[in-house]
Amino acid sequence: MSDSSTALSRLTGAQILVEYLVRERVPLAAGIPGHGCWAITDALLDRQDSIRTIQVMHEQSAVHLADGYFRATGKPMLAFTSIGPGAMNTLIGMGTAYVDSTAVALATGSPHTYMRGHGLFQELERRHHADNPRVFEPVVKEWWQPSRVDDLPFVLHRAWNAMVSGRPGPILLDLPMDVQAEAADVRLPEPEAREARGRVRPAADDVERAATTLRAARRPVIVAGGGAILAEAWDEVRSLAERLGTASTCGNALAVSADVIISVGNRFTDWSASSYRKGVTFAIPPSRLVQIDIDPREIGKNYPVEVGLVGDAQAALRDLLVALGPGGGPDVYRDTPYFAEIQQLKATWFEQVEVLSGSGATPMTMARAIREVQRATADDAIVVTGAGLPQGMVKQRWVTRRPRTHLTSGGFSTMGFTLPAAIGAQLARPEAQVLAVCGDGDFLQTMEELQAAVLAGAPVCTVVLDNSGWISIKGGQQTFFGRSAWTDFVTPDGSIYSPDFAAIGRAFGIHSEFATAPDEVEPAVRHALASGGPSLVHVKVDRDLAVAGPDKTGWWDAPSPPNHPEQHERWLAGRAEEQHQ
Ligand SMILES: Cc1ncc(C[n+]2csc(CCOP(=O)(O)OP(=O)(O)O)c2C)c(N)n1
Ligand SMILES: [Mg+2]
Repeated sequence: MSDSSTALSRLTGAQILVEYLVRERVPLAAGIPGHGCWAITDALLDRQDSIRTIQVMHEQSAVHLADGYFRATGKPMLAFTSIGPGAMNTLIGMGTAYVDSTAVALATGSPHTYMRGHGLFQELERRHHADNPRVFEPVVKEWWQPSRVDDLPFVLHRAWNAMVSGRPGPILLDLPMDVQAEAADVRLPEPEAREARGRVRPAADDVERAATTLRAARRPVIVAGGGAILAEAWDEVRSLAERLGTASTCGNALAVSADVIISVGNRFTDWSASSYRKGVTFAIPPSRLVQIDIDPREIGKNYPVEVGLVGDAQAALRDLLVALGPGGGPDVYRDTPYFAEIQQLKATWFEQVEVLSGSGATPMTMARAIREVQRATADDAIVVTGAGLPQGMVKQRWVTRRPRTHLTSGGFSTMGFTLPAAIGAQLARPEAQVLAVCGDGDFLQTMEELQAAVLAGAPVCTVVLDNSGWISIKGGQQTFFGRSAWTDFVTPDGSIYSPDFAAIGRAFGIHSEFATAPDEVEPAVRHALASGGPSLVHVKVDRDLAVAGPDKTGWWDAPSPPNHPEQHERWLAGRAEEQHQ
């Protein structure tokens, strides 16, 4: 099929955008109207049959919402803003999406082409006219600022293709107000004729070499990252694990002693690789690395590879499984000492986890609170986190049973992500339970989106884990500086402060609960979910650093200054063992 099969139609720029979204089967748009995007919101009004428009209360949330929608479905939606501050408000959302390679289409208003540079209301123009997109450059895969209406069909299919193909990422369409409003005779692009379809497969000889390496492995470990989810390669990851008898949720002990590491769409950040300190999470070399990534720039970036496979994770794993041929499986690996060792390490880990997760103390540990929240939810519930202790705690303790049910701003670790992203996930999966599990600090950054949830009728359950502070940061300060600074919430008279979060929920008109004892959490979450609408559960958790956070399992290179000699020496010692240089 080609575009020429579609009829010539007279459309405004905004209508071209909206009709193109309809062709791409985009069901949702989220944003805040302003004069910079009046033509877009007006055009959306005419296509309510195909696209539902969601009102958010802050533009950052429009992008987080679209990001949450993408993470839950693998499909992009539109975020839109006015010109100037509305557009700029999305930067953190775009940064979050870019770092985690999620696809979000953002349309922002831009000065009329014939007014550019004159100091138009809300224009940035002192260095370059209509300069907003340059601020976005480091956080978008591509940006476009078309100057003519009849340019738009071309711009749209180019931008769309960039957004969804290869390693996905957010795109920016900065649309001049006259371009939005003027009409032209255009042919709308036919998505099928313009999109890059199919999956990129690695070179056959590389696959053979990887298979040879894997066949010889005695202690293989799979490290699966976001690329495995993006490529929907969960079945293939499982098949490879079964074929090889690998450990996947293995922890540091296994990764560090692996003879072969198979990385699937994982970029070895400092966070996941213990800042590359040899022998903490990884030791590559001597472990040999087979690295699969769709983005060739990631191959060998942080560790040298034995074999690099450039390709889609699902396609690469399928090829690898074919190359490995039959064999393996439980009959073979169950009798190995390696399998016994994995079982032993897992049992030890679960015992360790039980200390905080099973604690009956009040105030309750965050670990116990997380366990109780999960007890109130179904197997396919979606949990969303943004930053801080709740993010780490859910990563460590929430039992994730299905792909795309644990959504977190892993790379940017963005406070304020949780609630709006959860609304996006809820809109993506209306029938699922969606839990926005946030710290008090995270919630306070975007709590206005309780209103978005109400307006959209999205029955997200927000769980606020209240420890009256930015306690993850306080813990880091203690570790790396030996004292804390401005991380507790304290009033001038020295008392610890928290607002009444349940009352905030009630003020937005939603079902709200309050829990202080561990056994109050599960019923509170059940009642909240049963309310059928948006809800909030305020949970008081222990702020004592000894029990506040996840169990520490790795090493993190956070520079400590010499005026804290003990911490400084520890930092230098750890740094000396880092493998990345
Ligand atoms: C937007 C943003 N600002 C600052 C940070 C740095 N930061 C990471 S976690 C955190 C505190 C999180 O507090 P809260 O949500 O209350 O969770 P807690 O760690 O207290 O449980 C801060 C300030 C961040 N990740 N994102
Ligand atoms: Mg907190």
